Amino acid sequence: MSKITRVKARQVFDSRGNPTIEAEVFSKQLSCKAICPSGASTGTYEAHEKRDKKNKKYLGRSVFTPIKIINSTISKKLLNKNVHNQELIDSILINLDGTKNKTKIGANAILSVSMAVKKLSSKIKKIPLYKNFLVKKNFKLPYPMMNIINGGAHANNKLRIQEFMIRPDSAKSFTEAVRMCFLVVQNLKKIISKKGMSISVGDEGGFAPMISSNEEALKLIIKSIEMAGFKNGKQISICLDVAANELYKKNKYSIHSSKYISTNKTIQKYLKLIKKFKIKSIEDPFDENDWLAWSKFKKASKKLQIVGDDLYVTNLERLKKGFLNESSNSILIKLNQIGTVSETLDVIRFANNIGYETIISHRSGDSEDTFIADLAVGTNSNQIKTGSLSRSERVSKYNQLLRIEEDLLAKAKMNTL
Ligand code: 2PG
Ligand code: MG
Repeated sequence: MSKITRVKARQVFDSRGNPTIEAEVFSKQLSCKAICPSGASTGTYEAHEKRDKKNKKYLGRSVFTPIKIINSTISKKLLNKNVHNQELIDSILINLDGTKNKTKIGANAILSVSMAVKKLSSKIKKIPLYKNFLVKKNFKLPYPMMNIINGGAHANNKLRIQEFMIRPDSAKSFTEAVRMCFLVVQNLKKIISKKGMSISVGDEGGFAPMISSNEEALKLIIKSIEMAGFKNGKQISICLDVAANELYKKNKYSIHSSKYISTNKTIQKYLKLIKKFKIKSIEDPFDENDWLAWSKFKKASKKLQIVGDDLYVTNLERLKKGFLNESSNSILIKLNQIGTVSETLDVIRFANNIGYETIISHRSGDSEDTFIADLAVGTNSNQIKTGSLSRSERVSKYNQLLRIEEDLLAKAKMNTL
């Protein structure tokens, strides 16, 4: 009953319309599918995403090579393996690849299988997916960090910062958290529209108006928070993902304007921005290799949540280095940065031990797969980043969290921030 009988993969498409892998894992009577997401502002140290670079039929983006590996080698290797033994299965996949960055088979092939195995294990056990991770009782719902204005690599406007997010800190339930964000998004839409700007959205569902100044975006958000009846910094907080890798050249940064300035000046500008707009969280404020800038910033900013994404790439070794360097106090968790469910859980465990917040995240190229919603609850991660309340690949994760909250009934509690 719990033995794997077959693994099959197919090419499907992600939210940017690019090819990606869907893997399906079978036991004798049941099967489960999982779809691999894909990033745009990727870190250099992420696990490898394998594509058919030479196949011009899909502009070099198709995934038939890794699919072939799943349907032949992986399917054979996993035959008769116990679907509940996730660690063993993941280690077979890791060894089969044998490279540090999963360049041989591709992290997209490995991860789609790894996630489908986890789902099948839950289905066979007849438990919801969120009950099949680290936490066994006292499940808590995460606070959404909802990306409501898109810039950087996720939009074709001139905004330098990639993600302008809101977090409903005072929400007492997930339902309430989503309602608060809904009100802000709707008001923001009205404000942008009244200004005669486009209300079209970027890759993660946030609005992508043709503005270029970070401060202008922040002012629009504050106005929409107030129009929704909330106070910025009280009921709702503003959080940013700078994705600074994209704004770094020769030890200088162009985060606050198109001019490149030194790290020290950049830090001073950050501190002003944080104070002026009561910003509570900043992700990737500096380049992935600029360890010194991270530790300087950490010392200079008090109480701020500093999130490492491209810096850590959900990689245990890099997280350890960051911990010793005192780079941040939180880590963004993306399954496809590392490539297996087990390695992701190892990183979360370590982050818990060193007192770092864990924030489960989507990718800018995502799909209808809602695995990360369950992962957030099943690891008691206190935040989730999964785009705006728009575009089905983003909303699907919020909807799944609403279902989980309903499933937990009176036991459902929000996590602590
Ligand atoms: C990020 C992510 C998700 P991408 O930088 O945090 O928002 O973007 O998937 O493009 O790396
Ligand atoms: Mg990021």
